[in-house]
Amino acid sequence: MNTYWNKPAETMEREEMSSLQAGRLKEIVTRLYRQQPFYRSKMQEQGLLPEDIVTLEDIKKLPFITKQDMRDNYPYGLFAAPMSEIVRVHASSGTTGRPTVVGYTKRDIGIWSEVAARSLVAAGLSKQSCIQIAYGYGLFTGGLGIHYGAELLGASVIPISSGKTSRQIMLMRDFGTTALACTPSYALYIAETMREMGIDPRETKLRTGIFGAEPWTERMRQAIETQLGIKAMDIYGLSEIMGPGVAIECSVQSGLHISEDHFYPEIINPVTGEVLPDGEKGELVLTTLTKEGMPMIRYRTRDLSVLHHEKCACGRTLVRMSKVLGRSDDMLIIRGVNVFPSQVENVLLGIGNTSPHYQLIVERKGNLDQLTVLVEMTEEMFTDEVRGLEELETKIKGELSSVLSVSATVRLVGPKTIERSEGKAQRVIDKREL
Ligand code: DLL
Repeated sequence: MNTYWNKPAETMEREEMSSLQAGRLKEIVTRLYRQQPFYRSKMQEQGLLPEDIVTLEDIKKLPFITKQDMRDNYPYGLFAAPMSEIVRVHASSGTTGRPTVVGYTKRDIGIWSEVAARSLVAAGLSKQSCIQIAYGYGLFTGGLGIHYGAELLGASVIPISSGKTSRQIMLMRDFGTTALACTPSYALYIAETMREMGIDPRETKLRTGIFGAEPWTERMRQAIETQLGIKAMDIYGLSEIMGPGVAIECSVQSGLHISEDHFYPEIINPVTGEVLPDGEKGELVLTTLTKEGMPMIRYRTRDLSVLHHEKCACGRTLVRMSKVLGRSDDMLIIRGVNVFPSQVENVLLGIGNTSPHYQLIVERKGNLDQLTVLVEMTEEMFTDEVRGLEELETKIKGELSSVLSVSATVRLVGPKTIERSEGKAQRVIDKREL
């Protein structure tokens, strides 16, 4: 039986959804034009008035917003509600520059909790679930975002936050955790620590993982599912738009359903900005249709994905985005060739007897870029197969150069030498930028 948190919204007919979206878009654009100086001047630069936005198609007339706009208006310049109405502020640190700051009104927090609850239900959780939230609590949206959704759902919440891994595992076993919410890289770290502690995950009550906040491949999913003996579900979100719960996988696992009554998606060509049809890969652009504290019109996420509008076998009509296929700004250009960390992850996990811990290091020697891929060996290889290591290095190097079309130095490193992450993993060290 299919279960929904909000059946009318999740199974709405396309025509009705489009008209709801168009109405909400018009409303928010009008409000921003009247009340928000940044958006008014952006629209004036294009010679646009709120009356120009009537249908959903008209969204294409509106300019894009980027992370740079947020930085330029740090901290509160994009807020559209007075501070007296803002009940929560989150921020993402980012790797460079000022953090990006977001603000929520009480109603925003209510809607966020609603879409997070929808997500947990779509991923198979219920009131009976005991969910251990090992996303960081704090300025990062992961912890509190899932927390409010899980409480609204009525699940039992263990708000442990990230870190203290052996304690996580002890409580997971003792408290009867059935679902774990954390980054996929932290899930693997937890699996590894469980092995070291001699705890078999299959003997615990853990059945489901709610994993997101960083890119992960299908192969990484398989590795997690095998090691933890669970079903690993993909959850997507970003603080600029809301936080976790913008989109979620259902049991069919053929893409992530976007709560499009609140977040309107488009896919664009990242170079030309042209809107692409269903089925074509490009950059995901999102518009918030109901947010008050900090609405976002056509925010360029930099996340690469594909949209599909056909109804899903789960019964939901909500548009699906493919698993995030990388980020347009994670793309490394090495000797002129585009390289994505996910391609490396795929090759490594495809080879089988390496661990899913890896790091890409890019340096410039003279005028030439050099890519080194550090690949961590498993304990077994380290002890049993030392003789075969050179062979393995050559094999990885060969496969990488055929997939990436650029040669890489491969260095096998000892078990546990690549730093583990309790949040988002750092896959790339680009020394050319330093
Ligand atoms: O990562 C929100 C979140 C928390 C999502 C917990 C899911 C679970 P930010 O820190 O603002 O917010 O980072 C947003 O993380 O633009 C993507 O590049 C990446 N990201 C988030 N979820 C996924 C996912 C949170 N499921 C940025 N797959 C986004 C791939 C993801 N990348």
